[in-house]
Amino acid sequence: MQILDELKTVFSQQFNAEPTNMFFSPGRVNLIGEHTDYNGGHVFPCAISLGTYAAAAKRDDNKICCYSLNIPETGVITADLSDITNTKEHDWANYPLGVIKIFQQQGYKFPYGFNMVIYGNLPNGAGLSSSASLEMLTAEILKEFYGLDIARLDMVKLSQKAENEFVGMNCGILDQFAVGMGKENNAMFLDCNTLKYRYVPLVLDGYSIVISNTNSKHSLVDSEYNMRRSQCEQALSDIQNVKKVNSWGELDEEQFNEVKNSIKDTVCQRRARHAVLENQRTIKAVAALENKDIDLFGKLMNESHVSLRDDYEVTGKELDTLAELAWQQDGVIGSRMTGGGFGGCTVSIVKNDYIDSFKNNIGKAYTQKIGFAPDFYVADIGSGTHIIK
Ligand code: GAF
Repeated sequence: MQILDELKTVFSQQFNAEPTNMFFSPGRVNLIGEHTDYNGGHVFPCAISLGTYAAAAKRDDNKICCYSLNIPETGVITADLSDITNTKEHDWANYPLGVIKIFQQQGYKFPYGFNMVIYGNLPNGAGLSSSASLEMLTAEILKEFYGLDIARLDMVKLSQKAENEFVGMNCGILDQFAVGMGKENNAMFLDCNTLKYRYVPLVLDGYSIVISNTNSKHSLVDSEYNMRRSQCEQALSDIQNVKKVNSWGELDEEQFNEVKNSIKDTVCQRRARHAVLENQRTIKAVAALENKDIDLFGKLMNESHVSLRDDYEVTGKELDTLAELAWQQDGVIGSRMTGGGFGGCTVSIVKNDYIDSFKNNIGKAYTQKIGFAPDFYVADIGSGTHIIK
């Protein structure tokens, strides 16, 4: 494979040695269940075949040395295992370093360091979880190089902890879970409250999952994200005097309507309504898929987008344009934003015979309205983070 050869060559150039192991960690696309993970609801993501590759080898000393083919201008970024801190100089390497630090805090001992060269083919900043991909990649390297006896779900939780505590992004578990636990041709139905999950085969006879990238980058995404999270927490604390619940995922629509007037702020009320209804939609959507009712699945996807647009307000002009254009196309079953929102991607289910017209029509209309072109990827549902044998 060309990427692996390239990684091996660059590894030798940078470190004067051959890599001993190659690793892969996917990105993810969430089919439905957005901003429900940290609200104790359900999500329904799958891992995709685009992701992050690494060539790596142990070192004799205490150093972690990281090089990225995507960002060669940062050169080799080096840190000492005895003193891992989040600094500006560590740039993108704060993601792998954060995972190492969090593992250390859990008591894992790393008596020597390693070199790694990475290459990612996920579009940058597109909301397909390039950060979680890199975090789980690092967790896999740690497991392999230090012979760690650690369950995959614990690797997922520690990678999320690294993102929360080392990077400072208050994300839920969706991304690291999808990346780490992915299975070829399956989506994962996860209850983020209990962490119970099951795989659901994606038998999309005659349909494909098409990811459309707005190609728009937004600043303030992390602060807006953290704000949504605290608005939901505020709303939850407002209702405690009328109903004791631990998360919005515990309520259905009727139960929400009974307590909603206790939420003082109307914005917080809308945020909570999204959290409750999106969770209910996700449960219904998975049942629809299992009953082979793809049209209902698509309808619920569309409703999810509207709720993220109107109640949660995390879409924006580019995502709305892509979704609304998709809804007008022949052969489209459903379309919605996926991931955190603001910029990033939509996910659509499209009849195979209509994929070309989907790309052409939406590509033209979006470019005319927004001023730059979107990109399209037909998603291949791949497996989770693994060592390449
Ligand atoms: C981002 C976060 F990282 C996830 O935890 C999740 O909340 C998602 O936004 C929204 O569903 O990807």
